[in-house]
Amino acid sequence: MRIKVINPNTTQSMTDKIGACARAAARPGTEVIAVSPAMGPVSIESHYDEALATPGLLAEIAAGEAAGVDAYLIACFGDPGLKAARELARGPVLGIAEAAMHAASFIGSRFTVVTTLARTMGQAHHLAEAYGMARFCARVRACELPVLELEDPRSNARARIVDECRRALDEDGCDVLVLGCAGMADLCRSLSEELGVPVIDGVSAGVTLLESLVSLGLKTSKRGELAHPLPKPMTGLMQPFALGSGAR
Ligand code: 5HY
Repeated sequence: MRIKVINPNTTQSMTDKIGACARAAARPGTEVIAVSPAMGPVSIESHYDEALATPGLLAEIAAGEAAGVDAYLIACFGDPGLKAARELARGPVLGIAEAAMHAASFIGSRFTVVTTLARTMGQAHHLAEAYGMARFCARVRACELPVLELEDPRSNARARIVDECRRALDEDGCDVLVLGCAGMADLCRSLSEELGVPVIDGVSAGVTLLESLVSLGLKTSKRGELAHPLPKPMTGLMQPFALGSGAR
């Protein structure tokens, strides 16, 4: 099976890291295609960034459909464009926040999300609510860490994440930790060993959950809300996003 992992920001080093983590989690025989869109923000840290990352993300889904990809992972903790991507795709589409939160609910009673900037905490709460995971979510915490500091080996990003994780374990009554950024995926295993509790990154959880869905022969339902978008003309910069009139 072919799984396309889309990092909606345009920082190639983070995409390479996400791709390596996804391949490490994938079964033998699963081909992981890790990409960044040709357009969009270098990092996603606001609703504005999410909105402007979404067209590029959807262009990658459309390209995947033309190439016969089996499933897609949106590798950004805000799960930007998830519903629109599901409308476009035949195969299953997951977001890393959705995947990580569900995985956490399978193996613990309460999880804390440790994310980057405080201003993104609202979106994490919103997603926990939307996914029915709010009752498992003890708290959402932020390290006040710009996303791209995760790409800077000189930054003390890991130490700041460890400190926030320790505060969560001391104060939140949680028994599982969820990493709130795709750029933290490479830290997951060593953090879990150091902290002695399950730590979940949505990239690994997402790939393995998608493999299960594809193996079950499950595809995105095209009845009702997630049916293929209706073809219509688009204007200006959006013209290339106009969908053909032919049924798929
Ligand atoms: C992410 N931003 O996973 C989110 C994390 C965040 O560029 N990749 C990003 O802060 O919401």
